[in-house]
Amino acid sequence: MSKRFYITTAIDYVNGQPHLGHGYEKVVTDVIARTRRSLGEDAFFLTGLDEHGQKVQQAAQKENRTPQAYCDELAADYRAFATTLNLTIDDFVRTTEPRHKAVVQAILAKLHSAGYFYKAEYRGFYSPKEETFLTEKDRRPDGTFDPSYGEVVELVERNYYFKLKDQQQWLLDYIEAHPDFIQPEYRRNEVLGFLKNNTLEDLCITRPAARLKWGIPLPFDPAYVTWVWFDALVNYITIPAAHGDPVVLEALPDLRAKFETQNSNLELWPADSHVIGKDILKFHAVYWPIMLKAMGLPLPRQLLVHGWWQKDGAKISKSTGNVVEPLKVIGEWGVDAFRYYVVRELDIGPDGNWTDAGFAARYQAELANGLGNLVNRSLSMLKRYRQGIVPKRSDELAPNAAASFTAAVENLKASRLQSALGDIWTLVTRANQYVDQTAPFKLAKDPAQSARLDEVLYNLVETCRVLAVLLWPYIPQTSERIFTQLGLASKPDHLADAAWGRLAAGHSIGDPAPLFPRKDLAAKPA
Ligand code: ME8
Repeated sequence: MSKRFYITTAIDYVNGQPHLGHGYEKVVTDVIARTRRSLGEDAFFLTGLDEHGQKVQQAAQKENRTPQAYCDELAADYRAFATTLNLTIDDFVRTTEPRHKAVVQAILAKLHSAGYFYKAEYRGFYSPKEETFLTEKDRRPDGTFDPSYGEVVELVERNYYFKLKDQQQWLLDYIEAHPDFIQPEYRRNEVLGFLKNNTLEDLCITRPAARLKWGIPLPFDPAYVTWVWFDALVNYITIPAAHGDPVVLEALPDLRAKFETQNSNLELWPADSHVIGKDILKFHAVYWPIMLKAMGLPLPRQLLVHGWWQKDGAKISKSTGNVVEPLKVIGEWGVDAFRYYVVRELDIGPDGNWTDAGFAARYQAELANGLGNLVNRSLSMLKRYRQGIVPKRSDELAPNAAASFTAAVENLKASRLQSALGDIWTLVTRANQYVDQTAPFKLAKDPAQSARLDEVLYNLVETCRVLAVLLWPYIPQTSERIFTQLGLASKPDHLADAAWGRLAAGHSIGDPAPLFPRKDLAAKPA
């Protein structure tokens, strides 16, 4: 067996329903996972839920539920969300599962006996909302703390700390030596700047169980639970361990008896890509590598850091009601319209802005009038003028298809999803222009132009087939519908099939049907 392309999303806090940011991150990750599979690689896609910690305990309390009952109910919603988004996930991790607890405790035990932790008293400020200790450095010039920390309290408590003092230099050297480790470049520079200008403080990795019960107990001191971030980051290792990954089990041999199997050990670690939002970069670029090195495990190959969505130019916020509800949008416009819009609108890196009018405009112009119209009129004309029988091969648009394919694959391999979509759309636009230039409806009226009409029709339906293959990672349901309408029994899930000329003369297509029904432009997504 060989190593799989292993890609993960952040695991979402279970303190509310899935929102646009969650949906965006998962779609981006799914497009990359599907691309890898379509390129012929084995990929493994992990997502899941971050269920411990104060935020979740408080959210449960508010509803008078036990944290576990609260999490179980929401976990069902998040799993359903993954299905609705048409994600090709291979596992779904919940940090309250026994398999995850076992891995967290094995890691804590290993690092504890290796002398990475010490116990000390902390006196100072604490933000319960962010579960973070604050120092004088965190004060603003007027002496207050940023409102994002919520109410800040003074605290005296004993906890376990992870020594970070000796870890700073190697991490800095590693990031300098591996330019692809943190993408995009400006996020990498942010981390380098932080490491160059600050001395890492030792990391508090516990909370007293007397104050916070909802966490994983320390295996060597049950009076404490594990800090939620130490717990959460480990999820990326839990799943390889649970699938018998030899690299992980070698580093954590105590888990062998629990997870090693005779013949189904997957090779996953190191992860090829952790897809995360910009706000959790420090946890992934500083603490996670240090934890991994201490465990004796290689670092992930890449952190792919996306920006944040706003709505109508303002922060998305439940309390102000400025939200986008992905499930409502999908219910009204279809899952592929949602998948398409988020990737087309927002490149991986900068922040983005959702507007209902922008969504409706892209739907109408690009999906309904662009792709949908091309496929519908191409197939309808083949039905009408040639009884749906594919004429002999013609290569007029072959160079356009090849150019889009080459450019898109290069961008896809580098996870430049927005650019690759642009490359594919060049072909959509070219083919629509080709219909206007060749005017097949006029050719059809002149029997002397019959051979020319055959050529035009071949170029159009073959372009539709190529587009279905190229677009499958993004809008899989639509691609599969195009294949069905073309009368093809196979799936459009192999990028190699985007090579020109696979549609055979004499093949009989199925029935065309609109892919993206036109909507009244005044209609808005919910
Ligand atoms: O941070 N736009 O969970 P989370 C884009 N449990 N992305 C957004 C966003 C927005 N408006 N809001 C949130 C956590 N995200 C931790 C992660 S990983 C070991 C633990 C992104 O539910 C956010 O950046 O607050 C993060 O990547 C993901 O959604 C989950 O956020």
